[in-house]
Amino acid sequence: MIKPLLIATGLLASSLAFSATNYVVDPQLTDYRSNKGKSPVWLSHEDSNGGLGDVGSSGDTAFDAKGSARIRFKSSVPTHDFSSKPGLTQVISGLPANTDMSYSLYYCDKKGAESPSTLYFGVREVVEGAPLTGNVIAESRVHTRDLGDAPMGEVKDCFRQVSLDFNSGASGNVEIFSLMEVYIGDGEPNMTKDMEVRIDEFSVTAK
Ligand SMILES: [Ca+2]
Repeated sequence: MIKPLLIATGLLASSLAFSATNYVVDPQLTDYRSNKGKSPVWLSHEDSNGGLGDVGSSGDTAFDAKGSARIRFKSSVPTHDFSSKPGLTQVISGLPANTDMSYSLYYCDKKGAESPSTLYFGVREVVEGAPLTGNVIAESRVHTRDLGDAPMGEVKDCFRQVSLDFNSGASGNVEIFSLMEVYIGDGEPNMTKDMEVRIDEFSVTAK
């Protein structure tokens, strides 16, 4: 009689873990792709012609149907401001208050160990109408050279998972951000090609 009970408990635990609520809307960028980068939830931070970088949709995907976001500086633009941090934000609401949460996404940078790109991602307090201005709750930077052993996408294995932990605080609302930073310590990067990365498969869940 004991064995069947243990099996049942194990199944229950795994199904609960699998169904943890993801508070991100359009987390796989599938709608973002279908609507060519227009979105009621994802906010693109860009000004390509102004040299601040370009953010748009891509057919590449980490999992399931087509869709990710491509962040890039285009080679066709005459001048770039590499202090700009182009990328995506989304205001997440309805989080359980004062709860330990995890924020993760999948990041693809095909430029290898010497890539000038770094992913800067994290969580901020929400300031209504003023994205990317709230106090930082948690932040991290990661380079593709550090992701050799990270979980990878199923459709495109260039995508590697990155994550950080944060506490949701009292309001139940946070802003998640995922931006490209460019390292210019060795001088301006070679811009004979577009400098691009992709982001996909976002998740915000209670721990
Ligand atoms: Ca996707």
